[in-house]
Amino acid sequence: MARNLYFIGTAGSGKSTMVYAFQLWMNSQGLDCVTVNLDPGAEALQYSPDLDVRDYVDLREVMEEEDLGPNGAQVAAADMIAMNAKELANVLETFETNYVLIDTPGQIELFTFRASGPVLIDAFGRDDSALVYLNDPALVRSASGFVSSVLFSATVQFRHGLPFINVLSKSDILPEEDLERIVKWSLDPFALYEALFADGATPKTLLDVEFLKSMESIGVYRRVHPVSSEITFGFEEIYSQVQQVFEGGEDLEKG
Ligand SMILES: Nc1nc2c(ncn2[C@@H]2O[C@H](COP(=O)(O)OP(=O)(O)OP(=O)(O)O)[C@@H](O)[C@H]2O)c(=O)[nH]1
Ligand SMILES: [Mg+2]
Repeated sequence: MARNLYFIGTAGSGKSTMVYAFQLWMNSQGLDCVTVNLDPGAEALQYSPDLDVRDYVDLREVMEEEDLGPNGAQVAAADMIAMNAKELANVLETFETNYVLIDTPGQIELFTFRASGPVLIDAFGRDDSALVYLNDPALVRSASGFVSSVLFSATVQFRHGLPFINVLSKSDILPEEDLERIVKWSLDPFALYEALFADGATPKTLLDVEFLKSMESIGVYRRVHPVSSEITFGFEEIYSQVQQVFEGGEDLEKG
């Protein structure tokens, strides 16, 4: 049974590029995988998806035929994709592979809040699935933005209820000290509290702290693993996290 990895994150967080780079990295390690594009609006992908929703639902056609704007068409397309879930799953089943790298739509709310996300996850096999959540450096650079990113990832986790790998995307664009600080915030809540209070305690800071405490207690405040698709950094660690999620650290190759 193949394992399904859903790459999910806010618009432009680096999902498609990571699917491409992670496939290259896996192949370089002699690991077998296929790629799936679930974004009907994807324009130019660097990888050639083995399964592509654009072959089933064409966003431009939806816009023209239904007379919808780009966002309305995305919503309609997501619902159409959900109706094709069984067919997509049948195609997926014909691939003999260990890992399926799944690129999700740019607009994270489509996959998270519309029916299409859960419908596809169920059709592809929920038991063997995990989320790879991409935190965007632009958001997590500030302490308050970091808390917002944790809250957002909590919503995604709450909605999908799948094992979760927490990634800091595009880490190559961060100066070393920023990168270290962000990783520290993800490991040490007190460092994050300190940073939140650095500019003085406002009602907003107190709210950030309360949010963070509850995220800690429900277990969604976790270590981020920095990666870069640009300079192929951090993928061994992601792969090792994937192993831990699925079989408590054992490598599929050795099993
Ligand atoms: N420096 C750097 N840039 C990156 C990296 N990954 C992605 N990017 C850039 O970030 C931008 C968005 O990347 P995408 O892979 O299209 O992001 P996405 O999340 O798939 O975007 P949408 O599907 O449109 O939401 C592109 O300009 C990429 O070249 C990275 O690791 N390092
Ligand atoms: Mg994309």
